[in-house]
Amino acid sequence: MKNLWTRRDVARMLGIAAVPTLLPAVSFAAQADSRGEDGFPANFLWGSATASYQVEGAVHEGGRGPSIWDTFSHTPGKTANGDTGDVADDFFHHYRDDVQLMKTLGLQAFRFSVAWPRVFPTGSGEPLAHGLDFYKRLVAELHANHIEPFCTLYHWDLPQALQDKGGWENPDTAHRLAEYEGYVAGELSRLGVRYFFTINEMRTFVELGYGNGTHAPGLKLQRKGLAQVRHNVLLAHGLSVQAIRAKSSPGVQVGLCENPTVPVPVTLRAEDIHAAAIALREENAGYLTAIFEGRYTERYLRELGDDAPRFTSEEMRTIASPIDAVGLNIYTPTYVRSTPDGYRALPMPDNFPHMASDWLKVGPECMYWGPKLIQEAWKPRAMYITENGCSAADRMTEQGEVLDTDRIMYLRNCLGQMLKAVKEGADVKGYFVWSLLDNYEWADGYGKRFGVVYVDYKTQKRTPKLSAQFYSSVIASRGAGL
Ligand code: PNW
Repeated sequence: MKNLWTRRDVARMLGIAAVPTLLPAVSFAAQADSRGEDGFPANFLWGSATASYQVEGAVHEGGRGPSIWDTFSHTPGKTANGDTGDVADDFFHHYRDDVQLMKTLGLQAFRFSVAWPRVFPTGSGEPLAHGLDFYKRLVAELHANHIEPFCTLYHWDLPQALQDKGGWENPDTAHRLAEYEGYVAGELSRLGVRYFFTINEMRTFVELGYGNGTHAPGLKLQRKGLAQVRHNVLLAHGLSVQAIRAKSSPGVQVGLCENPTVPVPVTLRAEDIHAAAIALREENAGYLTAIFEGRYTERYLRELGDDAPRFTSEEMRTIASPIDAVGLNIYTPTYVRSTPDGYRALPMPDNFPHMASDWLKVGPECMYWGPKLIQEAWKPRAMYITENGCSAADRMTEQGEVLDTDRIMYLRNCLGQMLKAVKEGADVKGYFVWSLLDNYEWADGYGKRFGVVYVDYKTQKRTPKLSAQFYSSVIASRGAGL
């Protein structure tokens, strides 16, 4: 690391005559030099992410139809405290102020999602004439403030009318998604939106929504039905990539956001690192592996046996339609070690440290191994960390501050590990903190706060937390000194 400040600079900052001679061993590298040697490259993009149902509110405005999350959250017993997204952060009406907040923090990009039922209230047919107005205003506001819009087209709010016809169990839903995505990408790309993601976290909404029933639509399918849902969703992604390319202006970048299982080798021995590489492909066989390789792994099909999905080779080619970027939502690691038949994913000890959400185990090394292993396995054209962040039990002090040093600890360590991966050549081009604002954390309701900005849900007042200052300082220094 380069020593960027002279001892005289340091003395001036500390308000002392001279730096004692004990200090020179310390390197004060808190500013990136012009070549970016100590931090991220100068063109690295810094942003924040949100999703429609988690922040917008205004569920009855503009002719929006109901989604499966309206139904699910209004069903007694399904969400913590019976919380719903009816109002959430009322981002639908506060977006101008929130864009100003992003600007103040120095953010350069914003990932948001479009609510399908605002555009097609029943999922298909003719789009509402004014269905995209809100998003058009949002995009204009972002552009006016030099913030790059990154648009997710499906972040889980399936129109209820399509669920009534079988939802993701019905292969027809894949075609409806592609029509909707082609239409929206066509409209928004003409306004200058350049980045589109087809689907957010297939794994989460499939496994939780159709597998264990804790997310909308709350189904608990058997293994066979679940494997077919996974396949239908993969196909929906592939068809959507093609529809977006067909309908949008030249030059748009198309990809998806996924939360792969990120294997972390338990030791640094070559065999455990090799085991992590095998685990990456096998643990994600129903998702990213199929998309990047255009086939299911032998092991995946063998383990499913008679429950394996029905598919054609043409469908597999569609699923593997080339993408320009992969968005990685990375929160937590899975430790693996080498075994004679490849690898074993280790169970998490009961007392493994976690953030406010039980599932969010603290293992920042996932931010190193994720990009490294994915780059090596699939050589994506570009990677973005489209989500990373944590829940914390934030409290406001009497002075009106939120001193979330736990979130700062989490972010500092994750960013440091990501920097290490980038320095070693992983092609990560940007980072989006989850989330800008505290918001509706699905079945956990409003009890779990993920924002770097605190939201008082009674008044909709926004208060940047200490972590917002931290993140802002990282952006300003391009991560030098992390
Ligand atoms: C992601 N899990 O969801 C989503 O993309 C966001 O909408 C969400 O708010 C964020 O991460 C934080 O949770 C997940 O149980 C939800 O492992 C649950 C899990 C993982 C991701």
